[in-house]
Formats: sequence, structure tokens, C-alpha cells
Amino acid sequence: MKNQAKSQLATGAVAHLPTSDDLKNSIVRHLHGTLGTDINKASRQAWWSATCAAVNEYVFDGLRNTQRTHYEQNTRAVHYFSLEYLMGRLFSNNLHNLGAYDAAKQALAELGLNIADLEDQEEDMALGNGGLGRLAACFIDSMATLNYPAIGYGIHYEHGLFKQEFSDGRQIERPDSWREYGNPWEICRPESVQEISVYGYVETTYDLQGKMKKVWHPGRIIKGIPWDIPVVGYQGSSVNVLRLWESRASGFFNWDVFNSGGYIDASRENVEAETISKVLYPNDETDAGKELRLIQQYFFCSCSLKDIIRRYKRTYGDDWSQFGAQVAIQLNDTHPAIAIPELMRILVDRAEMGWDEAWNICQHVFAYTNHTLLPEALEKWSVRLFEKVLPRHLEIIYEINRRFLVEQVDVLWPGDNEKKRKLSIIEEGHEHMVRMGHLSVVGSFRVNGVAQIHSDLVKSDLFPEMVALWPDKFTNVTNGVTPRRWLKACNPRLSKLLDETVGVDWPRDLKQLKKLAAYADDAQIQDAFMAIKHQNKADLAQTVKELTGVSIDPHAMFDIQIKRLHEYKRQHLNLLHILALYRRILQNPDYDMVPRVFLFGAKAAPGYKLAKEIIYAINKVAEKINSDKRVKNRLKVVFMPNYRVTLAEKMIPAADVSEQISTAGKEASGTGNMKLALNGAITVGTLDGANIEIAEEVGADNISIFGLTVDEVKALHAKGYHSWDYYYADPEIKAILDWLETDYFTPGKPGELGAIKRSLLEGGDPYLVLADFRSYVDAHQKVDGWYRDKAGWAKKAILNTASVGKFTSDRSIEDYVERVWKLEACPVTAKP
Ligand code: Z15
Repeated sequence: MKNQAKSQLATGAVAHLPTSDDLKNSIVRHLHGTLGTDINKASRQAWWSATCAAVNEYVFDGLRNTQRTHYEQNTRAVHYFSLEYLMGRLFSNNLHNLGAYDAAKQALAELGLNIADLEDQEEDMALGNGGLGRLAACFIDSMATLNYPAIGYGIHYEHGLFKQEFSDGRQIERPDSWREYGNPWEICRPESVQEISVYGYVETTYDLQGKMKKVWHPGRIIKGIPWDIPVVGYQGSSVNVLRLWESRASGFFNWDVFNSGGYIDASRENVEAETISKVLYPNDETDAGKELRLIQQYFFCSCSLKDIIRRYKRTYGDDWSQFGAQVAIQLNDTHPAIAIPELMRILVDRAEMGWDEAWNICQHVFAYTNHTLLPEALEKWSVRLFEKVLPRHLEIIYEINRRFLVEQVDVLWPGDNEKKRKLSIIEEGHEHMVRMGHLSVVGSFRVNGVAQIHSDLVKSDLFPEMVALWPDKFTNVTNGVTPRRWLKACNPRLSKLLDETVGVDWPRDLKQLKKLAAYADDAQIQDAFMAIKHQNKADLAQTVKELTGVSIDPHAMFDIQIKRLHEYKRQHLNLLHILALYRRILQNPDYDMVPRVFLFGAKAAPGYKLAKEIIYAINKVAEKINSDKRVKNRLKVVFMPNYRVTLAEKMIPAADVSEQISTAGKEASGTGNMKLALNGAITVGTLDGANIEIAEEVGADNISIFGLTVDEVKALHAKGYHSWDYYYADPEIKAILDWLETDYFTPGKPGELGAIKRSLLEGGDPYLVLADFRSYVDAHQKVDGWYRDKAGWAKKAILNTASVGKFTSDRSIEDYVERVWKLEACPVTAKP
């Protein structure tokens, strides 16, 4: 008998897990029957598609069983509304979660194929910008794993986040066409199409009893087509769905134009309708205020609400009394906040419900997650734009606001116009604006921040009066990451060691990792742990060579900063440190330091000038340092092009040091910080976001903390911060900033890297880079010392992995269930 790779036993929705023979037969069958080719001439792409089709036989099995169970049990469900889902690839993820990765690997090997080559055929599903979108992806993984009835709603963008290239060190954006050759994971559901309206005007009418009724006469009707992506829970538990809407022109409205000879006009309208789901806005944490973006938000919220209501009515008909008990909607930031007035419109205008009853339902349904305090990220829409696109919704928002100011604000602060001005959903000024954060708080029964300090700041700094009105509305849910993707799948070597030391349950019970702490001083485990790290670094060195041509030595310390490029995340602080080390080496040829490779991965928003200048500066400094013989390999700097989920999966397992260096108070949580610590990297970080909680878990000996605290930052701003003082007081700072202005890094072109210096001096250094510089350098000096002690470092790395079990997204989801959603788990059993 052949040696069969065994799948783990199915326990939930997926009845029978495949053996390698099952998969082999199925792959060949699909190669013939689905792809129309055969084993002699199939391309890698065809093999990949056939394998996905084989995997889908099991995925769809689980999906059917889950949907049947949820329908039969008729349980309360959560509906996660997010404009972004940063899924990455699904092939190996689905195999791992099915417990069929080894079986597939063997099946493919017997067919003469390497599973890793097939994995590389898949485009990343990059329907998100960064942290917020990736969090949504981790959350739907956890909700399926924990058997919660849950559905993710979003937009089926034709183009996800742009692809990044460098040309002479500068970022170039190229379109991402992830679906050009189809996508095996999605299922079109034409039976669930929705129609939505935009533009037009509102007519006030009166019925025979003299009762006023508002009628919205839309200017355009647009069709939403749902695409379902199965979300496979770990070890075949539930298979939930992510439902993404694609926009199309509605035949209904355009025929008139068409018939009256307006063929071109009609097809222009088609193009406009299809534009809605064309492209993801590439701004992370900046509100551009664009009309198309508002339409995107409304489009997917309206489609999703109608989808939820259609499903509800299947069971309850016109009885709305159970809606609040059955439906929870989580708003991922304010981006879907338009769902609040949309549900009011549906209830009041269409279902003809009284205002109070409708509002009561809304307040049992919506909950809002805040992800940032940055003023430029807080969404505001001009009243003028709102009136044009959604005239009826503007009226509804005015009424929500009127009642809020009269029934809540004026009751607590009678006659206080200053309070009303501050709390009003409508901001008065040169141009009136709708404040989506205020609307979200007023319309939700719960509001949460994403790490403890951030939730505290949401209460104290962002919405203190709202807390006075509703103290119990505010809570915290610290973010988390899925250990299936961010440890098991991306770091198979470490996963195997963990299976052997702490048992095989850690992927769904991450606190099990604590058992590893007992081995922190065990020389054998230390060696094994560091040997794994070394192999991962060697793999990454290979990737770096292929992508950039730069050779790096896996014996050097790998120091990694991966995240969107933003001033508050301070990639330029990292650059200043690199320049300081380089300068010391040039001034002292024998300068003693642990050889280090600084690796960056970051995309800049296409319109964010300074962010792009920072990328350019890092690339130019890297070029110079990497070719300077005097450095003698003590320093290497690499900016990895096109940072994305798939690249993160290669970089994170290879990190020795994790850079989490935002100005205190600015990074709401961070999630990369969790992934890196989980994979045994030591954090150099500020007391910001979830770094604080990571420090609590790993202990002060196993993290290098630096910089001003939130309170110190506030105090410094209050007293007046003068970055020039640091420039004149610290000769190393002065020398480095002046150096950037010379033509040393850009021969013949002095001043090319001057933007950073200008922002730090003339620009006032809004993120306190110079104030934190000295303590940052010291934190790195400490890390350099730690690394020289091999056993000491291994112990710290092991204790990081052992101590961060709290940061699984399973724990985050359990917190949401307990503090917000009040759901019951609904285990799924397979039916043959
Ligand atoms: C985004 O990625 C985040 C916040 C935002 O307001 C937007 Cl628009 C995008 C990030 C936070 O910066 C990060 O600290 C947090 O970990 C992440 O959301 C998930 O909560």
C-alpha cells in the first residue's frame, strides 16, 4: 500500500477530508473536465486551477453544510461591513485550514509538481490598503474557526491596491488586475442581485389624512451583483462567506435613453455605473472626500442591508420585532456609516414605520469600531455633495441630529450652544460638513477602539462628551491576528517545533504557546529555534537577491519595518538611525557593531508627496551604503518592492528585530507588531497602541522600549516643541540632516533628499522624530548588545513567541462576542 499523507480528522462542516489519492484523482479529473487540457500539456496555471477546483469540492461541501445549519438554527448573526478585505492568497490558507495541506503536497509531488510553484501562480487578493483591511481578513478567519454565524460584506473591486515598482528609487504605481484570468475561489450569485439608487431629488407629499410623506425620486439606479468567497474555518469547522458586490448598470433605467436613440448616452451610463466597483482608493488614513468614494460606500451598504433584510423576511415576513435580536452589524471604521441612515430610510420610508420604532431598531443593530485618532483620517462629507448624491439621506441625518441635540445634548447641558456646536453631526463653518464619526457614535449601541490605550484616548480626547452622555457605550477590543496564516502557514519550520514542544492545539488555542516558556533556557530548544530562524533568513536572503539583486548575509541581524508609509509611523526615524551608524563607520573604520540588514516594505499613497520622498531617500541611501566597501558588510539596507500579504509571509518568519516606532498616541493598535513577535522577533518600539500590551505580556527584558509616552508627547506639545533645538544641541542629528542635503547620496544633484530635513525643521517635525531620536539610538544599542549573547538572544526570541498568545484574533472575536455582539456559537455538522 502507498504511503498516504493523512489529513487531520474533520470535526465540523467538512464531512470527509481528502487523502492524497482523492486529491490526485480529483486534480486530474478537473484538468480534463474543467480546464480542458491533459497532464502532458497542462501549464502551471492549469495545474493550479485544477488543484483549486479539487480543493473546492471540499470547501463547497462545508459551505453547504454551514448554510443549511444556519438556516435551520435561525440564530443571531453578525454582519461585518468593511470597505476593505486584504485577503492575500487563499490556496495554501484553505488547504491548511482544511487540514489537507500535506495531502495536497504529496498528491502534487506524485504528479511531478512542487506545491510551492503552484502557490506562486496565485495573485494576492489585495482588496485593502493595510492594517484595517488585513484585520477584517483575520476576523473572518476567526469567526469561521469559532463557529460564529457571520458574513463579511464589501466591494468586489476590479482593481485592488496598486502594484509598486521602483524606478531610480522612486515609487511607480501599476494597476493590479487580480482577476484578469479568473478567480477560482469566488461564486457569482445572480439570484441575489440587488438594485440601489443615487442622485435625484426628494418630493414632499401628503396622503388623504394629511400625513407628510417623503418620496425620493432617484436619478440613477445601479445593480449590485454578489460574489461569494468561502471562508474556511480551521480544521473544517464552519465555512462562512465573504460577500462582495460588483456594480453594473441597471437595464431597467437605461432602456428609455437607449430606445430614444441615445445608444452612446446609455453606454456612457453603463460605464459610470461600472466605475463604482472599479478600483480601491489607495489612501490609508486620509480622507479625500471624493464623490465616487461616497457612492462606493453607499452602494455596498445599501446592497448589503437589502440582502440582510431579504434573508430576515424569509423567516419573519413583515414582522420587524425580531430584527434587532437577529441582526448585528459591525461598522469597520466610519466608511460604512451611511448604513445607519440607509436602514432608517428603509424602515421609515419603505416599511412605513414610525421614527422612534425605527431608531430603536437601529440602536440595537449597529456597533462601530474606531481605528484612528488622526484628524486627517476622520471622515467628513460636504453637505453639498451629500445633497447631490443622497438627498433623502441628508434629510434623515438632519432629523437624527435634531433629535440628538434636543433630546440628549440639551437635556444634559441645557442651553449650552458650545456643546451643541461641538457635538452636532453637522459641522458648521465655511462649508457645512457631515461628521461620520459623530453619526457612528450616535447611531451605534457600542463603540470600541482597537487597543487599550487607543480606546482610552477615544474616550478622553476624541469623544469625551459622548462618554458623558452614554458611559456604557464605549469599550475596548484589542486587535489580534490569525495564527493559522501568520504562524502555521507562513512559518512551517517553527510550527513543527511548536507541535513537538507544546502540542498540536496551539493554532486554535494560542495560549498553549506559554508552555514553550519552560524551554527558554533549554540549550537544545534554543539551538533548534535559532536554526529555524537562520533557515528562514536564508530563504528570505534568496528572495531579496531575486527581487533586488542585493546580497545579504543570514548571519547578520535582520531588522524589519513593514507597514504603510506614513510620517506618524516614522520610517524616516529608522533612516536617521541608519545614517548615524553609517557615519560612525566612516568616521571610525573599526566601529564595532553587530552586522545588520535593515529591511523595509511599504507602499505610499500615490498623492502623499513626503511619503514618496522618504521611499526615495531610503532607496538612495541604500544604494550608497550597499556599494561602499568601507562598510565591510556591517550594514545593508533593502527596500523590498511591492510589499503585500504574500511578501509579509516571507519577511515575518525571518525577522530578528521588529520596528514599531510610531509617535506615542498615533498608532491605534498595530497588528504587524503582533505577527513579528509571534514569529520570535524582538520589538524596538514606543509605548503606543498594542506595543504597550505586548510589553506587558513579554516583560521588560524581552522588548526594547524607547521614546516619549503619550503623556509626555502631550506635555511637550503643550509647552511648545522646537525641533531646531534638537538640531543645534545634538551634533550627530545636525550632521545627518545636513548630510541629506548634500549630493553625497545623489551625485551631482544636491538637495534631492532635502524634503525630510525641511519637514523636520521648517515643517516643525509634527511627529517628534528629533525628540525621540537619541532614545531610539540607545534602544538599538541595547539590542546590539543583546544579540552578541547568542543564548540570551535565543531566550528572548523564544519568550516572545511563548508570550503573545493573547494576540490571536480568536481572542479578539471572543471579546467582540462578549462585549458587543452577544452571539451564540453554532457548530456545524456535516450531512452526507
Ligand atoms: C488603517 O489601516 C488603520 C486605521 C485607519 O483609520 C485606516 Cl483608514 C486604515 C489601522 C491603524 O492605523 C492600525 O493602528 C490598526 O492596527 C489597524 O487599523 C487595525 O485596527
